[in-house]
Amino acid sequence: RELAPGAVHVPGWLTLDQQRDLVAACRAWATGPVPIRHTRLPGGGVMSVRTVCVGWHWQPYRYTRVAGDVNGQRVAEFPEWMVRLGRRALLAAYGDAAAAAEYTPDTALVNFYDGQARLGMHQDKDERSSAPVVSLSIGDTCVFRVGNTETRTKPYTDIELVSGDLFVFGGPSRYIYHGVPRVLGGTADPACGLSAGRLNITMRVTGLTD
Ligand code: MD5
Ligand code: FE
Repeated sequence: RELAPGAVHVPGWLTLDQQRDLVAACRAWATGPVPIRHTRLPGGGVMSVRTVCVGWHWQPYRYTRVAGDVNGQRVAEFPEWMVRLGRRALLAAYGDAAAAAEYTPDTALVNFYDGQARLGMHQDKDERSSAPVVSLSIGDTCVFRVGNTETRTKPYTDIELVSGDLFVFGGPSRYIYHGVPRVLGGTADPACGLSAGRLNITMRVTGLTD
């Protein structure tokens, strides 16, 4: 389960009921004050993934409370139930009750992938905290590429992330390069709440205050 120091994969962590509840919450956010959108990159590109943010709004390459690149509205509050879910995720991955109790994520990025969407190799370093990132996958299986902290190229390991899987990135793996080269269309169990595509929720600690 530990792919690299601090990078822990927990297959099948979410029940189908939990997956359906999360999909419902994400649908509400996707049509909430700041609707889900393809993020525009400063260089003029547009991400193929669609993203909706909770707690803080991410746009390359910073976090704000309002979505200046979408509609100027304030993003939805980060719910307390999601803090608790993040703590349980950390406990499941690391088994460290003290660390889990102190983990207080304040933002979530919800990524939706249709059959064509990809996510290029990148590091997540817009947060001012090095606290772990919790990743939950729902819907179609994807190929997830876990790289190294030095380069966006080899060596890397490709694994499959399946609906219900938990992945936690902390410690030396917090700033590892990673990406999603492929989504395997039509692999989701409709009972997860998504009939097509893949949803990924990442919980993070921004380290920011208002
Ligand atoms: C995804 N999302 O499947 C992935 C899963 C993102 C993103 O990469 O930035 O939205 S989360 C994988 C991840 C996140 C943060 C840190 C690390 C991996 N890591 O240190 O390897 O949509
Ligand atoms: Fe990332």
